[in-house]
Amino acid sequence: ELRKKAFADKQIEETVDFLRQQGIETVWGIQAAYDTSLFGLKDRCGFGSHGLCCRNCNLGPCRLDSEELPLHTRLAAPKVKRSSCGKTADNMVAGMFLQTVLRGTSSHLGHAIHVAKAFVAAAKGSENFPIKDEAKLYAVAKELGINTDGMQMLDIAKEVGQKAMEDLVGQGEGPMNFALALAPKNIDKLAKAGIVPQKGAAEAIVQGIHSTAQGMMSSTDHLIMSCLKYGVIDVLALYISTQLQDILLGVPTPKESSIGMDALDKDKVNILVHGHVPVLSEMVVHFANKLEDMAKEAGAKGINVVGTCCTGTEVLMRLGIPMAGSTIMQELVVGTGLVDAVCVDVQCVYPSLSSITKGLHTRLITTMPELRMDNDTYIEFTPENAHESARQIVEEAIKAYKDRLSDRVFLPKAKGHKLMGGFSTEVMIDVLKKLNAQQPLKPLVDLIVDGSIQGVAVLAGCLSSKIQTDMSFVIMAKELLKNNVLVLATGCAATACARHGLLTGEAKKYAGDSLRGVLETIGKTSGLNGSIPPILHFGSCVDNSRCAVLASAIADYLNTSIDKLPLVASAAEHVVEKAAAIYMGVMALGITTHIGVTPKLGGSPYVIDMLTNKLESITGSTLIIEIDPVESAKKMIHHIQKKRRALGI
Ligand code: BF8
Repeated sequence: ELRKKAFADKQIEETVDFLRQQGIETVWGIQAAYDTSLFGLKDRCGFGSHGLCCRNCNLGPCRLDSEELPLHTRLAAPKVKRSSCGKTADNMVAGMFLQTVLRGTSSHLGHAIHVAKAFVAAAKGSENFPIKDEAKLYAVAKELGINTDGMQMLDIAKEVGQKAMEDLVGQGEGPMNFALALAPKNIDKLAKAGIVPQKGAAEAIVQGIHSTAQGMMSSTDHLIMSCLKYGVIDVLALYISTQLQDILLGVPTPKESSIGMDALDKDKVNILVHGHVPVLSEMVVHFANKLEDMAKEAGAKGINVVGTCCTGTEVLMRLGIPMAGSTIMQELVVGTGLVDAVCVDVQCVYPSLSSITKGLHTRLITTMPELRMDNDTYIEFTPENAHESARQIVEEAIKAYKDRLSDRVFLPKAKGHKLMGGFSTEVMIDVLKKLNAQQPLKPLVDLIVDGSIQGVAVLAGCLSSKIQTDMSFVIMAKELLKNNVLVLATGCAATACARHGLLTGEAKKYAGDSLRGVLETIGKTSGLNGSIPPILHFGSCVDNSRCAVLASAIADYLNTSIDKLPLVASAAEHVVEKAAAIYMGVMALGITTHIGVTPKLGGSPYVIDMLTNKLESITGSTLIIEIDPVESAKKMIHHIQKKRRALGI
């Protein structure tokens, strides 16, 4: 039953079976255990699932009775509808949701700060971080209003770095510099709602966490508005990260690569880069190339770096490094026994890697102080010691290779998939310039106006073991494409589509006639041999900002705001707090967003009504909550059609 429910990917199915024989349960097995609890009653704790459990202070934990709870949960409910301190269900659901959003926003802020520190070092001329993309530096400086006439490259970088630092950790007043650069036309709207992100986002996070402490903010409306406010800060943190990463490492360009566990090579030292911050993973790739001879001396045929998670996506987009799997497959990839070192930076790293690596030769290398794990080898990565630590990581992997247990290795028989990644707004504009050098967005907008492209959908966010993993995105993508909706994908959503063969030119067969024609024309124009994939891989989760940049550019071209565009997003299988922060931010920018797997909001019909209905009068967008993928696609298409009608097209 577990298999039928969970696995649409053969590699996952085979490897879960193997690991179970080894006595290792993975995220799917644990999920199944939660699904069949006492007396066959399914589901996790009903209070928690509905957002009706609060353990913030020591009067609690408190759980509230509600008509929204399943009957078996209600039987165990205390007969009160308020917490000890007096929170109503609406207050509690909204407050718990704000905590989720805040953790998400602080994650992306943490990422941005790591990158900004490396950037500041680069601007000082650090040998560790030479600036690779001068054109992007000039473009970002221009957007930030920096007059670059007669300035040296590093001086421009210093100013850009300073503006980023002001936004992230500064104490200055006024809107964040990068907010004005990203969505100038939408600032008025955000200002009216009182949610323009101000410089010094780190201090805002402190205020936010403070507001969720016992005896602090309890107004349901204000709690939800705070979610929007921190969502916008989150999107700005993504945007800052992407812009600085592009300057440091280069804007990605389309390239072919692959995804699948067969990216691991039995004859080589395998290093798995895992996490989110690409300044580390790029450097690991660099030293892996340098230390090939050392690996050969250890008896291997060389060094093979593969990725998972968003940092895997980053090195795929820029260097073509293959991915061994999606984030949800991390236990499986490490459990093969073929990974000599798993090198993690921050976020989405399952604690179970500690126990899995304990029984293997695999080194679990942590690199940042905010993510330490049981049984880890800690090699701290800082802008100052970047070269030494990346070298040490690779050397550690080579040492580990010698200890590999050759009779405890496994690779599934099923093969992985080819994919094309590396799309971005810059790439799209470059291609469109070949069609109209003066107004590159015109050909794209014309295709939307004449209906060849009905609208644009962004598939984003995590994959879940609570449902049949991958399939929300795969089914939705096929429905959207059939209806001539151009699909962009990021993060784990993109990796799911890739593992089901949708990120190749051949997958154009899923597109409706008019969209297929567009894909073929763009393929030809961009000099590719055939069609571009029907789903454009726009990068990691922080690269969701690339989609926002594209939306903002189209809105600017049409002299309108983002919420008027036939544009929709989905985080159907959202798992991590960051996903909630992103979808609240994206909604605040005016993009209606769909989520599938039930969020912990069900205990408050009032909060759900705010998000799915009332918010429209403030942001021009709403949240769509729908678990069935076909229905979800229909609702997304319905939204696109509504926006088309409003535009008179
Ligand atoms: O930031 S989609 S599981 S990998 S949170 Fe994590 Fe979710 Fe994957 Fe990257 Ni995004």
